[in-house]
Amino acid sequence: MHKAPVELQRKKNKYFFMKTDLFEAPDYYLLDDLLTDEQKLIRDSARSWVKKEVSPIIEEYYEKAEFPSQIIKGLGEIGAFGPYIPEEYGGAGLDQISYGLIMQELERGDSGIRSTASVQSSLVMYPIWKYGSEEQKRKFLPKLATGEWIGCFGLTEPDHGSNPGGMLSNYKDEGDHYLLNGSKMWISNAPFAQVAVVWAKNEEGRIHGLLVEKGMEGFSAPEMHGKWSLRASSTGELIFDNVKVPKENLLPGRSGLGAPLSCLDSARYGISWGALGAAMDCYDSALRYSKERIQFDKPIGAFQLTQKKLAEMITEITKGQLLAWRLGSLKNEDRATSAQISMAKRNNVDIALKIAREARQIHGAMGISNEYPMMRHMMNLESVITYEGTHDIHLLITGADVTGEMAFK
Ligand code: TGC
Ligand code: FAD
Repeated sequence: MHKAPVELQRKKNKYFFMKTDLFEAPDYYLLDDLLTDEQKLIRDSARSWVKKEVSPIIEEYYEKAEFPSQIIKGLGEIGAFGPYIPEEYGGAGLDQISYGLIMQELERGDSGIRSTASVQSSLVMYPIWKYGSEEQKRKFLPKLATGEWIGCFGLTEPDHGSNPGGMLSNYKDEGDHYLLNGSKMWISNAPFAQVAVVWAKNEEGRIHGLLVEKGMEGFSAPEMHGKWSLRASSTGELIFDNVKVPKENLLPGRSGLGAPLSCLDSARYGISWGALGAAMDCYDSALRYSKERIQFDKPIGAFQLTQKKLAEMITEITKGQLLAWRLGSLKNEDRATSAQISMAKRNNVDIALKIAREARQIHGAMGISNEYPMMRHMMNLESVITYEGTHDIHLLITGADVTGEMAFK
């Protein structure tokens, strides 16, 4: 009989499964040879940290629909907050491939954990570093790098998701401050963030970024409930009711829709690696199960249809790894285009979702249990394929890039 890698624990009259994390990363094309010793060291320490700090608790927090806030300090310590932000501002000063590898390992644990790190790094620290004043960088970045402060990124509104340029959030110049009104929805980390990077229009209709801090009068961030996806991540609204934002909290370096979209480039790049982590976890579990589970007197991995599934999975993972690595190399040389990033995000999330579904099938009924990670990854990836630009929006970005014809509107 197949023995699941779990110990049953009795806790507050409920049973939770303590998983033994047996993950071994697939590397079919020997891609480790393309990594530097430093990149491998960073990847391996993130992997060990996830095995120790995330895997044993993630199912419990997923079930409770709660972000495990006790891991924030550790995320800061492994350099997951602002990996590529210069050390003088508290970041780890790493290259883009190292950033990608950290996202891969975190999402191997859970997409919600990677979400928290990619929002903090690419959607909060990145705009402050790129477009902030020196005072803003010194005030916010070191605290965000350690996790003492958590940030969130408010672009999406109830009526403006794929079309953020239509946003209604706005601010007026009131002499010694700005007066901000409007709302944002589906904002990762919002309920417990100390600072929100908020995109809103000025009186001329031009989009700017404002740093809205917890405690400012008229600002609230209620949690959104009822998610069947990304349950170990906290998602909320941002409500601005005549919030007085000090003038020094405007990001001075860039305005227009291109400013938030450039942050998305960085986060989408991280997701292209992250999704591979989820895919690798599902594949690893399916491969192990297929060797252990006996039906008709044979391991199910000996049947041709199981092998077809596994062969397709490892092929897609390998192609995705090559895409992410090449994109990381282009990013290190500052040559990656937004459209190239978009393609990698779309492709790698899409294959990860398909792999999660196929891996679940290989586990039969066990595949729907929280003893195995596939259902959790699969449900998470339904968010990942939607946020940071839906799959179809990314198809249209590639379509526009190759034809020169914009089909969005
Ligand atoms: P469009 O006219 O194409 O462009 C407006 C201006 O932006 C420039 N631009 C970019 N700049 C930098 N990076 C990019 N990727 C850029 N894409 C466009 C463009 O050149 C133009 O500049 P300028 O100077 O000429 O004004 O804009 P559009 O209104 O037609 O929209 C284009 C579209 C649909 C591709 C874009 O709006 C889009 O990407 N929509 C998807 C929205 C989205 O991704 N939202 C994500 C919200 S944040 C999130 O989901 C976080 S989840 C995090 C987590 O938990 O992990
Ligand atoms: P819509 O834009 O209403 O799209 C609905 C459908 O219509 C989609 O299938 C879409 O592809 C399609 N569609 C739309 N326009 C077109 C078109 N022109 N052509 C063809 N098809 C089209 N946002 C933030 O700002 N910050 C965050 O931190 C954040 N975190 C999130 C966390 C979670 C868990 C989730 C689920 C979302 C989060 N988002 C966040 C919001 C996310 O970015 C949006 O959900 C996403 O951009 C899509 O917007 P929408 O949900 O309004 O869908």
